[in-house]
Amino acid sequence: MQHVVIIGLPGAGKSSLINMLCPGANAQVSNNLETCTTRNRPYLCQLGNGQYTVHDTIGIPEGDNWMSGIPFLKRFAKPPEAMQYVRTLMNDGNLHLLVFCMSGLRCRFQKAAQSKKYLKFRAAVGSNVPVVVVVTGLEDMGSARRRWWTTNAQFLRNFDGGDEYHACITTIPGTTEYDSSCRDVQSLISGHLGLR
Ligand SMILES: Nc1nc2c(ncn2[C@@H]2O[C@H](COP(=O)(O)OP(=O)(O)O)[C@@H](O)[C@H]2O)c(=O)[nH]1
Ligand SMILES: [Mg+2]
Repeated sequence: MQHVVIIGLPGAGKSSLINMLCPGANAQVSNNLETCTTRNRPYLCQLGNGQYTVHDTIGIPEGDNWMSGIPFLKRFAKPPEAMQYVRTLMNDGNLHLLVFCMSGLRCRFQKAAQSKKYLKFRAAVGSNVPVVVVVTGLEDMGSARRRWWTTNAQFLRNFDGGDEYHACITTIPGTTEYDSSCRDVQSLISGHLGLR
């Protein structure tokens, strides 16, 4: 069984993405400022003829732990829970793809935090695990949603991948771009897991 972990700031759309990928998952979604996903959790997902496990995670806090800014105390600063979860899965050989999820609507206000967290997780998995980005919230762009990346993604510095490393989507059921968004994310994932 291959494992995909979805990470991102609170409100990025991680749980909505899980519900899109695994109908019936019923992952709790919330617009509250407080994080509503309070634990990391796996869901079984069908893709083509295969299956994989997708993990919902607790949102990465936007700020840094105050201790991490003080050299002496840095070593005692606790990493975000999602980071500990990722490390554990990776050490057990149970991490095959990391999905960094972010809201295209909110990232205007969160550029620095987004790129910092993204780079931290990329550094944590190194070259062992591919990292892809899913941008949510783009239903108003219609079919131009795919162009969001070309116009906006430069702030994720060090991003070296082509189209096989990102998807720009909506996770809102009933919108015109929902079905094609779902296919875009599925092909992003299947391409990396080798599932057809
Ligand atoms: N407009 C829009 N809202 C979204 C989209 N994805 C998620 N949301 C909303 O953003 C809020 C947070 O979503 P959630 O999945 O709980 O985010 P999480 O904290 O990352 O798990 C909810 O109100 C969702 O309905 C999207 O593609 N478009
Ligand atoms: Mg959630």
